[in-house]
This record gives sequence, C-alpha cells and structure tokens, in this order.
Amino acid sequence: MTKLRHVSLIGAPTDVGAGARGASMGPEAMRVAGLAEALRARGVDVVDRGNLVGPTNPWQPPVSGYRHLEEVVAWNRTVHEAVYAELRTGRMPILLGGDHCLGLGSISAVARHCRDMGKKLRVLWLDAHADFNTSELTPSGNIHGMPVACLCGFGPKELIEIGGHVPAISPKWIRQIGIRSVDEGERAFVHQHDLEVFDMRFIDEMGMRHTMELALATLDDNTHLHVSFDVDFLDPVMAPGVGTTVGGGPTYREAHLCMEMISDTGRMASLDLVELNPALDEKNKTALVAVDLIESLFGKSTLMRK
Ligand code: 4U7
Ligand code: MN
Ligand code: MN
Ligand code: MN
Repeated sequence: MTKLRHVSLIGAPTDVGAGARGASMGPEAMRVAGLAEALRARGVDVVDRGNLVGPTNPWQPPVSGYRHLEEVVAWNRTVHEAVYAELRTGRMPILLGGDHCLGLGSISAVARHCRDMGKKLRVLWLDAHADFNTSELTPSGNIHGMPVACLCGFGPKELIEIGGHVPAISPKWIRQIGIRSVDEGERAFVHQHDLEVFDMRFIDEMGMRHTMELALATLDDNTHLHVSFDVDFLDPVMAPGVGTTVGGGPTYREAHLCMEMISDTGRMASLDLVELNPALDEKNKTALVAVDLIESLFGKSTLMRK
C-alpha cells in the first residue's frame, strides 16, 4: 500500500505533567533519531512544525491533588489548537511529547475534528498505565496519570473543557493495550466506567495478534483511528528512556506486530508519541526503537505484502 500521507510533526517540549524531569527533551531526541527521514523513506510527506512554546516547569508539589495544573492547562490549550489546525488542513498530526498529560489536548482536538466531520473515533491507548486517575484517586498528583479520565469528563473544569465539549470522548471509544500498573482506586474507577483494557495478562494468554484483532474490530470507513503511544508501553529492557518504567511489557516482536496490525487497518489518522525521557536513556536507544516502531506503524514490513 503506497498511499501518500501528509504528516506534520508537532513538538511539545514539556514535562509539567510528569513526576520526573526530562520528557521535555523528547521531541529533539526523536528528531536526532531520524524520525522525519524514516517517514520520508516510507513515502510520507513530512513537515516539521518545530516546537510549541509554553510555561517552564516550576517543579512544585501538588496543590489540591494536582501538580502544576495551571501550566498543564496552558500547554494543553496550545497543543489542542496546533493539532486541530493540522487536522483541518487534512494533515496527520504526530504530537511529539512531552509527557502524557498532552494526550488531553491532542485527543480533544481529534474528537472536535471528528464532530466537525461526522466521523467516529477510536482511541488506542498503548501504555503500561491506565492514566485514569482523578485528584481524589491519584497517589502522585501528576497529571500525566489523568488524561484518560479528563477526556472522559472527570477532572478539573479548565482541563475537561479544552475541546469545547464535555466529555470530549466516551470511554466506549477507547481500547487500552499493554496495561500492567493500575493504582488501587484507579482500578475500581476503570471498572466503574467499563474501560476496555487488554492488560499484559490478556496479551500473555491470548497473544498480541488476537489482542489487536479485538482492539481493532468494528473499525469502518468512517472511523478516525488515533494512537496514543506512551513509550513506557514497551518493555524497559528495550526502552529504558522513560520516567515510569514498569517491567513485563511487550517484547520487541510483540510491539512490532501491534504496530503492523494498526498499519494494516489503513485508518490511523493521528498519533501521540509521548513520555520519551532522554535524560534516562542510553545513547538515544529508546528513541531509535520508537522510530523503528513508527516505521512499522507506517507500513514497513520485512517482506513484500499485498
Ligand atoms: B503515564 C501513576 F502512581 N499511576 O498516577 C500516577 F503509578 O503517562 C503513574 O502513563 C502514572 O506515564 C504514569 O502517578 C503516567 C503512579
Ligand atoms: Mn501514559
Ligand atoms: Mn505510562
Ligand atoms: Mn510515564
């Protein structure tokens, strides 16, 4: 399949939502690892929009269950507008984070675009974590553990209203894959809202192939597929450059199969690449693995396929 795609890279160099500093260097590390060149080699038209600008990280403790709420709101407003602008011109935005709090700005923009266009939305959340905490449930106050809850309407007013529609999305539109760290209260909340979670045990027992068949079932021609790829989805043996490593993640081959099966749908229309932390990486190894996986996401395979 040699469909020419038009991609815009949007850097959002911040770690205001995270518990460790360094994800702010993610966009540059992805550029250094050759992301744009790798996509161009796949026949993709790539424009790098450079980096968005926002508040610096004040590195303060949480206030009323939220750390850096004001800064997180500012970054997400900017991300929302940038992602929405790309979608309006028919381009595929790739958000280069930055921490995963930015998934809120990005996905709320995608949801707004889908409302404009009368499209259905499916969100694939590739992550070790469910990111479904609220200010009452969070053990850390770090907002990168809350974007899914905020998108579903559970969170501070300023954040949940960013896309102009509350909730931005329904839990029914989400499929979470690779999950292996969920906090106590968060677990009950995930069940309460019936999130569809393919955790590591499910992947162990059923295999990545069957998992992805289920996660990608019922996509149709009118579905916009958004992929929110938290790099800590990957096993830390191959991807140590993240702030919140959790062992026992998908292997290199499993992760590739996951990406290849997403690519095969031909429906991916937006992507977040978040939580890469170059300060914790080894010679940009994790960024290089991420580029490798994104190549698969854009159709690269070992053998020629129909
Ligand atoms: B990420 C955590 F307590 N659940 O809320 C929290 F374990 O975007 C981690 O998935 C959140 O990397 C991780 O702080 C957020 C913690
Ligand atoms: Mn995450
Ligand atoms: Mn995570
Ligand atoms: Mn993380």
